[in-house]
Amino acid sequence: RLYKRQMMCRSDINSLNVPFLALYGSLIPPEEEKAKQKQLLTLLENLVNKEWPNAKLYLYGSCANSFGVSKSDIDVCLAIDETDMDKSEILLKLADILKSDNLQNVQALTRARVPIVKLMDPVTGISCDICINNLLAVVNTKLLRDYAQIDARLRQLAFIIKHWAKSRGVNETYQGTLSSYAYVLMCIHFLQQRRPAILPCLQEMESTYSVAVDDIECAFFDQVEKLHDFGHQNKETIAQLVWGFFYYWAYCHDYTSSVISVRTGTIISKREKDWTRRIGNDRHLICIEDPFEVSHDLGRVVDKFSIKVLREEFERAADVLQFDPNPCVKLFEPY
Ligand code: 3AT
Ligand code: MG
Repeated sequence: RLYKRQMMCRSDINSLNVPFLALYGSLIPPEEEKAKQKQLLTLLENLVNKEWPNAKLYLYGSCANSFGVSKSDIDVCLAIDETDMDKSEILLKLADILKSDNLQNVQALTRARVPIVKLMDPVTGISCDICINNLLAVVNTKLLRDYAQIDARLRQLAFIIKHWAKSRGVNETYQGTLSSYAYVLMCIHFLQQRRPAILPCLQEMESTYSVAVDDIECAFFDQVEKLHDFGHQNKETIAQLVWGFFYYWAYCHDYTSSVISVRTGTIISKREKDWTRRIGNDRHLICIEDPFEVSHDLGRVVDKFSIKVLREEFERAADVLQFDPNPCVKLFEPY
């Protein structure tokens, strides 16, 4: 399987740069959307601070990591030091506060894997999920945003890959495929592995930013404005990289023994992490190490059926880009 195809991509691959960049441009959220998100966040802050003056709200996920497409929902984290209430009580109280304002569809989901309050703001039309004290997500959001500022090709590649994953139905964690967060980590890893490298490994560099979250030390180099020419030696175009990304996951990645690790900027072995067998529901069929919660495999949602679906989709995408006469349409064809 690994050597099924020759390494070279089609000679006219660069004719796909224009349509890929046009697609990217069409997915970027316009400035007024950002302003509406800010407006909603301010409204929520005012409501929350009436009840809890010391609580803080943070945006996280794609509305803050720079990998959000237009019209996405926003993810908000309520950071609160409330020792006499458990999470469910806080969520129920929060839902009451929000309902008393003009917000719609307010719902506390206290039993979800990540418990949240959902709501819709009729003024801005934005839907929002609020979780409690999920500060690791706030920090991993910053890491992704900082990587995005180093080389423009990361954001372009990740938008195209996320768009492909949504079109092909492989961005559904409850059906055993991967989260958007996992796909962005796959893109960062891929660009760290190019030669010359397009991205550095921020967690292996001298740390200029450091926070401890639930006993996990999160530290990395965050002065990314100093890294603007990092990838300049590498001249690969977005079309070459999109093809290379699919080719890598279709024919080059060793699913039996490798773990991709953005934290170390390289591949590590499943054996080293003790991810070689199924434990409970964690099967480790595609292994993507979380950059901070290192015992967390973002591929753990993948099962023996969905791994086949994923790998066939990677192969299909690589083959479409290699051989199809109209690859840009075919690649994103609804499944
Ligand atoms: P969409 O544009 O909404 O698809 P997203 O980046 O907002 O992409 P999610 O809504 O899946 O992605 O997740 C929101 C954030 O939550 C992203 C990341 O900071 C965090 N997160 C998601 N899944 C995990 C996970 N399994 N482990 C740790 N953090 C996660
Ligand atoms: Mg989201």
